[in-house]
Amino acid sequence: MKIEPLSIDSLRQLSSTIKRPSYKPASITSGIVHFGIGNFHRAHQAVYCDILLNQGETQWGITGISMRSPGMRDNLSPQNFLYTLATLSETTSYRIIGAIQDILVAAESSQSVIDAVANNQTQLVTTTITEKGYYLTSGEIDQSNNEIAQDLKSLKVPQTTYGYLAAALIKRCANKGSPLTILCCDNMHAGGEHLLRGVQMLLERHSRETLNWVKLNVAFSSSMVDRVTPATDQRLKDRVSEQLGLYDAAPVAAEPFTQWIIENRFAGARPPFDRAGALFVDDIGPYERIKLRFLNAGHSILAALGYLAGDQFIHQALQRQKLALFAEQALKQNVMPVTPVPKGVSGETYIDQVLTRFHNGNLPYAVLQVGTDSSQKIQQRLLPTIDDALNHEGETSYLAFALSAWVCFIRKALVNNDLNDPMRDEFAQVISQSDSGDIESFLTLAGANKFRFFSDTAFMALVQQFHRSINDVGVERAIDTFFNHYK
Ligand code: CS2
Repeated sequence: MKIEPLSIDSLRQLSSTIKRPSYKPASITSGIVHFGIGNFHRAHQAVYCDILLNQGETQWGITGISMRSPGMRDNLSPQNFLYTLATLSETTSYRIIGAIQDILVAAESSQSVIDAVANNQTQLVTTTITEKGYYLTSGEIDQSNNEIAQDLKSLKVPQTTYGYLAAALIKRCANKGSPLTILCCDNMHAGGEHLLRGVQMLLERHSRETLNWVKLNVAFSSSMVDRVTPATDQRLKDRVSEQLGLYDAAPVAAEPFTQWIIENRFAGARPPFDRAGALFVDDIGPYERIKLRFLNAGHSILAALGYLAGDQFIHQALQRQKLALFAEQALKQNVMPVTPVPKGVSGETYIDQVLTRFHNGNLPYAVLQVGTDSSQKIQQRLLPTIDDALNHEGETSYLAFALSAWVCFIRKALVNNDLNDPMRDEFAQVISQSDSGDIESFLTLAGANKFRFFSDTAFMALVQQFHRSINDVGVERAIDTFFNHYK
């Protein structure tokens, strides 16, 4: 039997237990342009906007941008950009989100993206473009990258988010447009500053006159975003269709927990996200750090260990006591002493809560999803902590083991054809050329050679030793040996 698609018209068929937008879609305008219209944005920021729209704040609809793939636009446009958020834990709830007003695909129509950002109605631009969308190598924008090099040459058809922002700001400045805030919502240290630097780099080349206007009229801001959001699979689609009695081509699932801490640096109108549960703060640094160094690092450690042990999901890795204990102790013994926490937050409680959230078997989160782009992710979430620990003469043995496990993960995932990483070909080349010395080469491909630990002989000797141990006896027995010496 053919089931009717979710749309504005079919909403009235939903059971009254399913929450849906109370606003009239025609009354909403897009005050926000969002780059990276993936699941994470749809389960997080779009929900905060949906809450505001339900409260009558009608200007905070979203125009989403996909850089290349038309997939999300093609799925959502026949359903008037409505989709289902399934919140999965011991209890389950379903809710229809209506905050997205339109999706533009940059690869199909670059001018429409430039126009959307330049449009005065747009008050806020946000990004979830993932770590690789910032083109960083050891903290600096990689000017040798082909796409960055193309944007440096011409902004006619921009290739990167920096390029789109710069091209749009040139137009907005020429039109004497209103102030604008550009807010990073990725798992990044100082993401707003990277966006500023990327835009400045391009404006210096293409439009120096816009630079001054940007200084006076554009705020670049950072935020800490948190909600575990897996990729959508067929099972979720079936489950949602069954609950709704309508077909949703792109539902999204998430955990109940959600957090958004936003740096209070705005130019022009500030959406009242605090009325939807977000927090504005003056100093975002400590919040970014606890999220990256406890939650995201914990995820990456468990993903590498779990993959090596043969697990598919994070909660399965945590069911292995040794792995669970290793992750907990790594965060508490090595990371916590060098990670200042925001006032009123206890590092220990934060770590415990994160690990409890990871146990959620009702929301399976694939180790390979965490392992995706890990060469970029570890530069944000793992490597800076190692240097901090060494600089403070802190304990680093857990971190050395975690790094060895990451190297083993890369090799195993490559061999099994499981590796999804922008450095994939480079890793493959290392393996084809040498049978042994992959530690330093792999680490260099993840930008580690610019960190102090890379030339710390004692630390690197530990990495070598643990790497050998994991290869010789497998990850679980290697953890046993590790605990005998270091716990
Ligand atoms: C995860 C994050 O896939 C990953 O790398 O560590 O997506 C994590 O689930 C989110 O940051 C949680 O807020």
